[in-house]
Amino acid sequence: MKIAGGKLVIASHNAGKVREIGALLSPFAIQAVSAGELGISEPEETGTTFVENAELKARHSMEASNLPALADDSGLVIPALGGDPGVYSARWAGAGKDFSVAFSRIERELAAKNISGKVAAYFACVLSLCLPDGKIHSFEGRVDGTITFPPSGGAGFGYDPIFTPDGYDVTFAGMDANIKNSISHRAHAFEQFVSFLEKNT
Ligand code: ITT
Repeated sequence: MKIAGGKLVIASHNAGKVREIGALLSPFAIQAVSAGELGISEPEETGTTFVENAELKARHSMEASNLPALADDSGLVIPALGGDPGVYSARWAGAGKDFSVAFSRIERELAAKNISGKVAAYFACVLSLCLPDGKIHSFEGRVDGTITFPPSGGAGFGYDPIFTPDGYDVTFAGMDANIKNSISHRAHAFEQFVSFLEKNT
């Protein structure tokens, strides 16, 4: 796959995402640099959908750097909670980005609705590529699984300790990073990004 000039901004300030996207990009001849490394600010996420937020973040980093930028908007969707935390996944952890706060809120809201047993959930990811000519292309991925309490595992980030993907008996935080990176919502969106580049560059 080719990106003109070989340089790409990873338009994220989330260290966990930057690490995973960096690993996904590593087989390709692309010089990835994060928005943080370039001193690019974090735009306000004013969208109400993953696509809107991914696109505004990609455009913000492209305009600040004049380089192609790849942004990721993602979250954990729990249909039994009306889709929450969904687009607001980062906000549920509060300003201190303390995910134990978000885990407790999920547990509390499920209990308030008398929901117990296996609770279906999925992670969703939209990757948006904004090119220096202003054109944007977006790619979506999803992975299904169940909510798992108590939280377990020391790897990953965010909601990984409470999500068990279908077909596995450990949470994302309990598995090797390479396995998560081969089945995750982000990996599925990335596959589409790669096939787009193969067809269009
Ligand atoms: P950027 O906008 O700078 O990329 P962010 O953390 O604010 O970082 P989002 O607005 O997309 O990103 O919020 C998504 C949240 O969903 C993120 O903070 C994670 O907690 C969670 N999330 C997304 N992908 C995840 C994954 O693979 N594993 C665990 N949690 C994930």
